[in-house]
Amino acid sequence: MKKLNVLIALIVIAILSFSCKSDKKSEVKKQKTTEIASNEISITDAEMEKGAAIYFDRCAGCHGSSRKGATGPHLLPIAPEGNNYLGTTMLKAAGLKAFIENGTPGGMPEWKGIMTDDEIELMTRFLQVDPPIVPPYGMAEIKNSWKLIIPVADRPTKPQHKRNIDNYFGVIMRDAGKVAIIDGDTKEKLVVLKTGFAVHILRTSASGRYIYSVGRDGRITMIDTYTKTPTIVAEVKGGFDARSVEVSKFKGYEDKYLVFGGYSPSHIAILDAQTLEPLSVTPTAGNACDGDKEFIEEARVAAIVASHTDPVWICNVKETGMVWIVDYTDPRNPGMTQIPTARFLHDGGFDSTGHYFLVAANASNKIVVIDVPNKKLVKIIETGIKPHPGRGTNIKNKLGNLWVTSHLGENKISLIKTNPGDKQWTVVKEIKATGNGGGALFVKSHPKSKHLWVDRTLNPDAKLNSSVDVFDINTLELKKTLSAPEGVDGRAVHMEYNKAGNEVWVSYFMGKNSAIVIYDDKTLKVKKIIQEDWVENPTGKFNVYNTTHDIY
Ligand code: DHE
Repeated sequence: MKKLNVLIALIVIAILSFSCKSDKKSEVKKQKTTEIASNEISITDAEMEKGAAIYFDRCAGCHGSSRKGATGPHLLPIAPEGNNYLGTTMLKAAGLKAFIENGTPGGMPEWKGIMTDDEIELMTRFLQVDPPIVPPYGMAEIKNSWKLIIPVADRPTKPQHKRNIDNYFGVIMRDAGKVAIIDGDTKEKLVVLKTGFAVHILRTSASGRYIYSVGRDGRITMIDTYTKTPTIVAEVKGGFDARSVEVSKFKGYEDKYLVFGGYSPSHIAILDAQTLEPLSVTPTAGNACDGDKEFIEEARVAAIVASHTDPVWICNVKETGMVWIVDYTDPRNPGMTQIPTARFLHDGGFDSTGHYFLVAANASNKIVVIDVPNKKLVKIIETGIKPHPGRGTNIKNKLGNLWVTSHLGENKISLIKTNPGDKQWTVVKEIKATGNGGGALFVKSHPKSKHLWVDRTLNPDAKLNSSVDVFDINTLELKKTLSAPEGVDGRAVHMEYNKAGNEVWVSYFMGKNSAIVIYDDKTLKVKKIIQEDWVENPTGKFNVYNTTHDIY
């Protein structure tokens, strides 16, 4: 017995010393390879700075701020262990150039024509050296950036106009860093506001009075709709990079708190929704939901929704695949329930009851279903290559109540049954949009509509990416493909209904003649084209009533 123990001890020592040696070996090898990679590449400080700025604008969303990969593969000169999507041999100038110029069928857009040839060449070098280090940004920095432009006491107590705020639309003009507020009843542009670099989404307060924007520069802008012309009343920078913002919507907490979801740094910040004063910051770095539970520093906050049934936000941490249910009743010390699900969480929305939240784990080709009041995972559903639902949309027909998602990586629209009974939380039907390939970013319907709208924004075929498909929700047959109207070009992106549910607004961006095209949802005829000088590459559009009440 004693002999056996000694033998086991010897084997353990041998294994340990071998693994230590091999660790050291791989470290040395890594350093050497990095040196070689850096030595082969010449890049000046100024080019490095420019490359970092281009990377941040164009690439970080999918490949991660620290280039460790997420929806897209890692872009490091040396593959991080256990995260080896591409392998170092692919990371060579010619291969990189081809990828950047042409995009991939998996959903990466082709950058030729968007980036200049010089910029593409610079990126092939930038990606072969180690990424720059991101400086810290926490409570002190957020506080320093806070600007209360109009204090609450100086704001009107009721609307200073007779317009119908519920049917206002906030329209993002991403590249211009502006948000336009349009009166949806009269289609008049009320104001165009400078809101910061590459605004991503808008959300509205529970009362519908305030519109909040958040952009890729991490800036939150708060717009008051009670003034004659909508006015910016507060601003704050919650981080370097962000995609999500949401407000407290539960009874008793209307317009009280706001949550900011940071991409970089990866954190959740809770702010006063009346003033944007920061109240607390919680980093989201943590263990991954699966495998060996590796610790992940860059754990970016993707979609956030506010429950209408409980005082909580559902915050989706992309890289860890953890869904955080954040209780905001004590905003300086928020309660967290973390639910392990699947990587990498991206975008999602509620089912028609508001009880369940469905979110895409896009790199795992899955949709995750969360029971919000009971704070638990219901099911993980395999749907297709890179689901991209936006907030998804809810329709009803003989198959039941269905929540719908489109896919970036293939031509598939999946319909998941959400009401109790046989086949609940199962894909009960799949339909195809016109032509081939994926690239669909958003789907949309409305409780009063008989139609399901689907865009194909990232499809490489110009004919497909400039049109939207409309399906009959009862037969699920394609009813019509609507091409860009005459005088309008670019890619069709993101649909939004008006409050009445009888108009659909579609953006055309990335073209020479961008526009907002408004369709009659019944006849599918163009009702109005908004194409004035101030319309610069519009992207997301948010109707105040539908956004406040999560109608989609
Ligand atoms: Fe988005 C939603 C992230 C590219 C337009 N986008 C979201 C959400 C996330 C996200 C996490 C969900 C927010 C929420 O609900 O709280 N988007 C990202 C990216 O990381 C990505 C892939 C790359 C990037 O660098 O940003 C990306 N998104 C785009 C675009 O290229 C789009 C088409 C134009 C743009 O603004 O850059 C775009 N994303 C939108 C829109 C929404 C959105 C319009 C809101 C949909 C809704 O109906 O709520």
